[in-house]
Amino acid sequence: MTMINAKSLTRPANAIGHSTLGTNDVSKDLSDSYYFLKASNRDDLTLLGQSPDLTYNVQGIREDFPILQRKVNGHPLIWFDNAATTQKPQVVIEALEKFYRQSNSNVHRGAHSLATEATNAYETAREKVRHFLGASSTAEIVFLRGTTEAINLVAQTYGRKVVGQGDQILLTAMEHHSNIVPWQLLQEATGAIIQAVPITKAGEIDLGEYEKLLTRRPKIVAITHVSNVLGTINPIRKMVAMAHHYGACVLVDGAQAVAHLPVNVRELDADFYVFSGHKIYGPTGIGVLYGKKALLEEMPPWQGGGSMIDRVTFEETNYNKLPYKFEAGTGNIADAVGLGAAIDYLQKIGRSAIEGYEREITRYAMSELARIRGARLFGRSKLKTSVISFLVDGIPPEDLAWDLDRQGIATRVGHHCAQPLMRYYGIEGAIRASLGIYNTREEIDLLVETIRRVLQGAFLM
Ligand code: 7TS
Repeated sequence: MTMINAKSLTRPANAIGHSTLGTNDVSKDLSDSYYFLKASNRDDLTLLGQSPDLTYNVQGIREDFPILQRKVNGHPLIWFDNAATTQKPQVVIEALEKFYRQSNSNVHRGAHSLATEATNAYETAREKVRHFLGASSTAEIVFLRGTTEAINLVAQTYGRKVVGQGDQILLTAMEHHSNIVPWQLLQEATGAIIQAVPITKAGEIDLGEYEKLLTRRPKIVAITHVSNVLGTINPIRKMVAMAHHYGACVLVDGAQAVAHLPVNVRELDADFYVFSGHKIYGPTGIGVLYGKKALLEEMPPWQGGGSMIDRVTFEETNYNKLPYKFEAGTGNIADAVGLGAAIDYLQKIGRSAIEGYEREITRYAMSELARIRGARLFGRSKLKTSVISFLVDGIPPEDLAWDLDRQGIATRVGHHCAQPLMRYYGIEGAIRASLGIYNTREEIDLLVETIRRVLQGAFLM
């Protein structure tokens, strides 16, 4: 294990970051709360799922990621900010480079070889996404910029079509702002009413309350598959079935799910499922909207322009077939190809193997973090991914994050774009370590050891 160099344990002058998340702010009224994991109950850490795959070769995987070779502040980089974005394996970097070196062209137009090659590469990537999600047809796979853009598209097309004055839109208390604000824009435009399903103390959706809110017959239910703060894996199949029973259409935000669990949109019966490439070891700027074909057919286009048309006159325009109706203008071709390479890479490791490994290191990290004096962990669902949000009494989270950075450890701090959830817990923010396929127990040990050192005052100027 890498040892901490006590001499380097000083805070960077430009990085101390005056914290607004003072200990007093976050600790009041929370000490007895049962939803925090404390040392006394850290043994209750069974995470449900299959047993880990013992052949999982984490060292081999680490070698696939060039950035893990670099040092930050004199220490090997420890990337615990995977829920914000993941690092990229060499195969993804090479796929991007190869595309620009050899095949760069616009797609679906041009009578030349490179246009054919680029179109084939783009459409092959779409087929990889279709297979990855278990969708029936590539007509159901729309390339967009990411999760945020996909949710806005659904709100502004499907939403505007079906939602009217006084209609309900049902969200949950654990949504990312990306799955709140687009619905508020729709609310402003239509006079719809947004309701949020509360969560339990353990950080799970309260299914009893969910059913009650469903009886008001919302037009749209928009729920996250996995919470980006708590890691909770929501019972999506069940929730979709319940929503359908009450006649609602369901959008599932898969941004925090697809990198961690096998997802099959047909099994889930989701009407819409959205995710971002950059959270599954692919490039930024590319993401996916899956929609059931019948729904996408009925929806009006969102943006107008080239590619999304079949025939244009000044009097009228006929739109292109699916999925192109929703892909106005030149898309992010190279990054779609990069996303295809990321999917191949994940499939090669095996999504069940990833799930098993990540569950083990998550259990270990939670157990070790819970041993730290004054540590409080948020999110106690037995079905959870590798997102761990926590606070340590006595250390403002922003200061702790910068101290960790001095050791090359990248975490995220703040409200995590989930302010309603923060409010529910009565805090302004937390520190978050989110683990990925290349993280190790040794890195977790270093995180825990560094926090202990901070508690002992090792980083005080
Ligand atoms: N939905 C969830 C559940 C997310 O976690 C995020 C990003 C988004 C939507 C938006 O994704 P984007 O790719 O369109 O930006 N979450 C985070 C996070 O937790 N830290 O940084 C980004």
